[in-house]
Amino acid sequence: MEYSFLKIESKDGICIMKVSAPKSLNALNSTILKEIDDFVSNLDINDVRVLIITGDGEKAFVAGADIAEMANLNEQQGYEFSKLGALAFRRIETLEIPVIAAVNGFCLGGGCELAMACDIRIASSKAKFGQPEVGLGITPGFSGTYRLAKLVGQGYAKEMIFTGKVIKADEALRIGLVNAVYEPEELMGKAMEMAQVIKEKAPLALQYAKECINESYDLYADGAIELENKDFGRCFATEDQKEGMAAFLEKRKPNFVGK
Ligand code: DAK
Repeated sequence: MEYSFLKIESKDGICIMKVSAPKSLNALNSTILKEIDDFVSNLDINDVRVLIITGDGEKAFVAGADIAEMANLNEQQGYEFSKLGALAFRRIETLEIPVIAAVNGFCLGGGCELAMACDIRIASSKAKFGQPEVGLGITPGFSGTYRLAKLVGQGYAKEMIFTGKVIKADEALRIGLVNAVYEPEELMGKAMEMAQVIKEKAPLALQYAKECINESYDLYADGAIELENKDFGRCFATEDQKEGMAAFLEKRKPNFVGK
């Protein structure tokens, strides 16, 4: 399949997948989600030993799900959109090979959720992280409620999701959301270095180790993800979702009424 929004480079067992939608800071529309799903589903793990995911350009990893596309969804469409992303991200999480997110800039909403579906996150010092969805009248919908709490603990996850605050790379490092922070020009080199080290290890041992770590954490994953998909869909039956997204697109503050 030819991809419109993914740039793929593969060499010597290491593959780099770049999300590339520069006009919207790599925001995830449904075509991109389908492309990611297709790419990950068809990745030949006999050929690729480590996958690195990053964003194209200098400004963003992924600035979220595409608000312009989501603005007019109804409850059922919201649920389906949520499922599309959730399934693609779950495929990354359960891929048989290790996946490194090299976070090079804005990593918000669905972008943060994409990074959290990867096994390891490293970031540029310019990266910024957040789950700002409630400010748009929706909940995180690509498993962010589940994975953020798992990674940084419920207290900090709730603070981030309830306030929508955006944190810098050093704070992300402090709370354990990322493993390391590098200067922007060093980021991809460091991701490649880590991938090289991992690539030399036994593929099946890596696969089983990943499976064990995931399984022991993920006993409730499918239930948690389904619950989130439903609640995400419910947001699209509210006036606040329409208002939140219209306000973003019209570049003004939203006026939420609780309906
Ligand atoms: N969607 C669509 N367009 C976006 C976008 C987004 N998420 N983020 C940025 N853009 C667009 C902007 O509208 C702008 O377009 P033009 O005005 O040039 O046409 C262009 O990218 C450049 O952005 P800015 O001009 O705003 O650039 P700034 O440097 O001033 O600001 C920013 C950068 C990242 C702080 C700002 O763009 C921003 O606040 N963006 C929105 C971030 C955000 O709220 N992200 C969360 C989106 S909601 C689901 C699963 C997941 C989700 C939903 C459902 N299911 C499972 C169903 C996730 C939801 C989200 O991610």
